[in-house]
Amino acid sequence: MKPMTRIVAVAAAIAALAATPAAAQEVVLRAVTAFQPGTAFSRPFEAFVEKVNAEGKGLVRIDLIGGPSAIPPFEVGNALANGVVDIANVTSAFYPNLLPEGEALKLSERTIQEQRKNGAWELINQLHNQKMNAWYLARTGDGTPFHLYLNKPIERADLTGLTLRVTPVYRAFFQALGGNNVQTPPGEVYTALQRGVVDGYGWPIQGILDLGWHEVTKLRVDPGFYQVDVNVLVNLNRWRSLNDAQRAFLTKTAEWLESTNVRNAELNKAEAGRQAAAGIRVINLTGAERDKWVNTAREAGWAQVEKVAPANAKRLRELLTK
Ligand code: 173
Repeated sequence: MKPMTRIVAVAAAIAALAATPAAAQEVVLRAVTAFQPGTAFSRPFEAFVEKVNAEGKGLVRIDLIGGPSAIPPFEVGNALANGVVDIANVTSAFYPNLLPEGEALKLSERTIQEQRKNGAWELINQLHNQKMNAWYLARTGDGTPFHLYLNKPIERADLTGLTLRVTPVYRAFFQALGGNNVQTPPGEVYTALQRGVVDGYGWPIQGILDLGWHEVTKLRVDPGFYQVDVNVLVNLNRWRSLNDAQRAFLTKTAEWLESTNVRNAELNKAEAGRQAAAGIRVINLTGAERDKWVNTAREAGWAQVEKVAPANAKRLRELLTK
């Protein structure tokens, strides 16, 4: 073969390889988790990755590149939208810049299984498609409430004079009760408490001991409010580049992940016990103060959705609440 002919032959062979149907190849998805690996809101995703890798041989593999030290939590949405990573475990509170409607997800009173049936999942998926180039593959966190943790006592549903660490989850609610908000990623909470920069913080019932925050936390306010949303998102170009078998396998495994949400009731109880054993005392709001707490949480939350996402707020409330 003349050199030129050989080059053409090699090029043709490479082209033929590249054109091999995707079915014959195992696709590798680069993943990141916005929560510290090994802690409460990363563990379900890690179990999902393990299951995909065990059962998806020859089809799909997920390569978990890391947590908040790989990509800062509030940057994970951008990284996913831009294809820096293919798949992410992240709460909508960390990507409000891309999807203002995400403010509604924590206000859901329906399980993700109900949402898949009544059209809520479809609308939320479309919004992720259009606004952040993402496929809404799975939701974890159902049944797990958020709480306010404090180092100064309160007796009523009134946060006047308190400086509180927030994310978009808590912002409208704490502000409505007079709190002074400071936003930080989870990685800065321990130091902020230790230095007395904040008097308290919002966080779910799970994860306090995983993160060591019990060492710098005196009190938890009950009742909790809202429902955690930690979502598995896939870059939309990447999702569309997969074949039917790969997409069906990931969807099936995502539904398995969502089926594990029922464990949260038990996990939440165990966590409350662990917090008590670690010396965290409970401020239990009752009667009218409790009603004010719960109602302000809900109404301030929806008012915020209406403010930032007026076109979709009404439909989201219809689909997500009872
Ligand atoms: O950082 C947070 O407090 C937050 O917004 C969040 C959301 C979901 C799960 C855990 C934390």
